[in-house]
Amino acid sequence: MKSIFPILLTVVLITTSQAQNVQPVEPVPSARQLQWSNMEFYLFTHFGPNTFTDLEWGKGTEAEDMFNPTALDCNQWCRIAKAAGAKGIIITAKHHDGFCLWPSEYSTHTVAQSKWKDGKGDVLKELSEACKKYNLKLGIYLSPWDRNHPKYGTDEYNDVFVNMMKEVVSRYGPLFEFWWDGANGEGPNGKKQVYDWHRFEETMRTIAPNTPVFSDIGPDIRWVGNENGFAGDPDWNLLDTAGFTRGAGAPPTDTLNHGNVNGKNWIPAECDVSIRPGWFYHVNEDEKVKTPEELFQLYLKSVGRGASLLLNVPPDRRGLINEHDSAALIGFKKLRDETFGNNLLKNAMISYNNTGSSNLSKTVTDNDSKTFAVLSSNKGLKIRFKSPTTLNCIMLQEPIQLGQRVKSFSIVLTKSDKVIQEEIGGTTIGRKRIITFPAVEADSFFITIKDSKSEPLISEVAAYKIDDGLVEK
Ligand code: FUL
Repeated sequence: MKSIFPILLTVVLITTSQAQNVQPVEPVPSARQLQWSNMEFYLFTHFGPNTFTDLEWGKGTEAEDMFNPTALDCNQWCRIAKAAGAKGIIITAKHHDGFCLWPSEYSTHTVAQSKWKDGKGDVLKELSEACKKYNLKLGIYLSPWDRNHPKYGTDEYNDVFVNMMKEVVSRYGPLFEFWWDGANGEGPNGKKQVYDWHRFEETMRTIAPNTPVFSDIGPDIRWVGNENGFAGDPDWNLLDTAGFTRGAGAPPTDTLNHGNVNGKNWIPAECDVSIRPGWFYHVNEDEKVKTPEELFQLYLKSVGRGASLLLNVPPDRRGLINEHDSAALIGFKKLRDETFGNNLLKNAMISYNNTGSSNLSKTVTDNDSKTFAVLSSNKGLKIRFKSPTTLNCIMLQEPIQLGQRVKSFSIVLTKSDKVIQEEIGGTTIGRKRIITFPAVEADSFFITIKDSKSEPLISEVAAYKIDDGLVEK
């Protein structure tokens, strides 16, 4: 029998040399953005005086003693976050009411002025320690709008904000994300602040060069344009920011939702959404917590469209994640495990549709974005199952370190060489694209890239049979 080794070696060499010759399509993500893109799903915790006053936007005049959690336990937050499969937690260190959850030297409206733990408590310290213990990453939300600070509305407040950023980064960092809320209302002296964004940005780059910064328009992560938890279709990681500002001067929400196909900057979308109607805990919303199925739909429309999912789970007045919310989170995790736990392509034959036998399985099912198939308009992927298989979900990924390329693709499923489901398709792929469709039994499927900025690259393919009730609605 002739050895097939030389043929295999040739195939490997061709694949590798093609990969090496691929030129990036600009813009491409920075190292800090690339690292962040793997976070996918993480929690937001809105916690502060509003938790105790039942407000969403505190007035800034609340007495510090209002803040008095009876059983605060950041380990409990982290245990639940971990069990839910979240990779980190972003906390509202200071919301618009100005109350600081850490004992800041730059404010007299903080945990240190409250009776909680006799003024010796520090929520950020407790959370950063708990995150380390549970191997979760910590992020910080710091509202520039401050309805309490006496300097708000004057130039000096910009110094205050810069000093607070330095304080939280040096005390509780490293941070996986820093969150700037674009809201800009009046402060105690009736004036709006003119934020020195340029200085804020320079400060973050100096003190935390590896921490990606979120705002309406980045610089690293953009708001998705809604608070409902879904990215656009298409969803480009690119955005033009020239002429726009944060807050009221941001690009139209539709642009934030879809990005710009030829945008000059790499600024991917993050979908922030609350598990409850409000951002803060309100007891009368206990029965309105989103169900695991609703959360799964949000996952498909955020992570499944190449964005990230920042799910707000606000601790209650005890300082604990409420039972209603934890039950929903664990149910959501179970659905994801059941859905994505069994990749049907484990034993499938994957090849270019025009070259027959080379098996690309190692390249596109190895969970490594550094290896990828190089396609063209007439060279797609052919996936052949060992035996007829029922599926209703396909996942695709592009190696985004080389830029986002694919504008549209289509998938055709066949059985005994007859087309049984055609033109399932989509627009962009980006970091991850999950598409669902009515379940069919197929023995093969073909992926064709219909339109792309340059040669299309696919780093991962997976297929699943998910519960029929979970197909995207
Ligand atoms: C908005 C704020 O006004 C809301 O209270 C909440 O914090 C949300 C995440 O961002 O701009």
